[in-house]
Amino acid sequence: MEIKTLKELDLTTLTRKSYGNDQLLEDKVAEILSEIKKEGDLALYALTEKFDGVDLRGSGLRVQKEELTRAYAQVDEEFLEALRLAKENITSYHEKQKRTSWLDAKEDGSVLGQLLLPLKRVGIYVPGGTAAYPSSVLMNAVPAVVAGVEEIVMVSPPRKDGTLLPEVLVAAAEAGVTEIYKVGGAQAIAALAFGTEGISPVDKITGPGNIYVTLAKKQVFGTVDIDMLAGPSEILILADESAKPEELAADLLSQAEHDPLASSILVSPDRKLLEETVVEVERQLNLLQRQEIARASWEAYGAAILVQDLEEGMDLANQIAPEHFELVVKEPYSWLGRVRNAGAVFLGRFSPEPVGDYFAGPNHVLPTGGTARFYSPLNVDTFTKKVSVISYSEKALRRDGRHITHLARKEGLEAHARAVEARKLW
Ligand code: HSO
Ligand code: ZN
Repeated sequence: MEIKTLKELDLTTLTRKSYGNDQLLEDKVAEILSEIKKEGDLALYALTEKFDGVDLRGSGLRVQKEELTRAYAQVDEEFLEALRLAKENITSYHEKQKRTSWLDAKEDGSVLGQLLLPLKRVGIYVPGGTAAYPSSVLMNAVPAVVAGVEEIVMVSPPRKDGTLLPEVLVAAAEAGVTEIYKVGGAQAIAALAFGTEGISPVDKITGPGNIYVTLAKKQVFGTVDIDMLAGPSEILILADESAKPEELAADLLSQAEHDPLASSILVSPDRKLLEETVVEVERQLNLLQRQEIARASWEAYGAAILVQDLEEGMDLANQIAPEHFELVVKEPYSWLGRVRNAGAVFLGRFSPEPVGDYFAGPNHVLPTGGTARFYSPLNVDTFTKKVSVISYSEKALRRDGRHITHLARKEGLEAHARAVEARKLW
């Protein structure tokens, strides 16, 4: 890996701006969606057999009580302890995000306000394979529970033997998921959005998935709401000479091991630090179980970038808008106020990204691919909607009526004006 300066960089490749722009895939996904719409469960079973290699027609798609009991017997105590502590932290962090309805009484006797209401039924997607993360189950379900969502439906593709990972099932039960279905891919998103005989439709779908899942979410948006269009994971570290190469390398690889498309970028004004970290990454790569994935990611989307100073590094970080942004500098707090675009910021060397991935409390479902410019982490608001409240007094209507009728008639809407005048207040 070569150290690059800003001028030598190709940010478009580095930030994978073309992710998801593929008409062929779009068409395939559209076809799957229309199959589910037309044939419901029948198509769900057929596609599960085709893509996941398992026929669930006999046992059904829904996870039964006995499967949950079996899952609890299969997970170890230490996992359960860690999971429960993580859940507590995630819950108390998200409790702080809760907002309340408000009513504002005016002197003229009218009241204006806003109701905050939980969505009734939401779907959370949990990927399969090596990306079946119990931590993501918590990160999706807990904010929904805190928001007061009544029905939380989890979908996840079954393994070849027709089961889900026991740790994922236990995490779902612990988090407060109310229904679980063994179905994945675009077909699962379609089922959640349109409903089938066996799965009632939801109001919103959250959670990351592969490209098919992401494109399916994009296509059902409008029928239901979605959280965001998530791409592969990414980290950007801004470090100064106080940072330690072996720690930086470990942090970079913690993202790289997620996905061959993951991106890990180190930015520093210190050339020596960059060089030593690159050597360290190579050394540590060889020690990883998932080194094939991590190496592919590091080689294609990794970077060590030399900037003139931390200011220039900060500008670059804001331009890239990374999902995870580590500030491993002497005085991280003095830089916090300059952060404009990032999913989550990690300050100082004792806040390596996995602290946030698993445990601290903030959500790990974060905007990727530069979308931190306008998206927020998954949060309690994700599962909440607002309803406006208007209660005018007679006095207020008498005072304002004339302006309302004027505006209505300007828009050519006579009936609007008359609705106000019908109160005969003037
Ligand atoms: N870093 C991932 C989340 C995750 N890490 C789950 C471990 N498990 C995306 O934010
Ligand atoms: Zn992670």
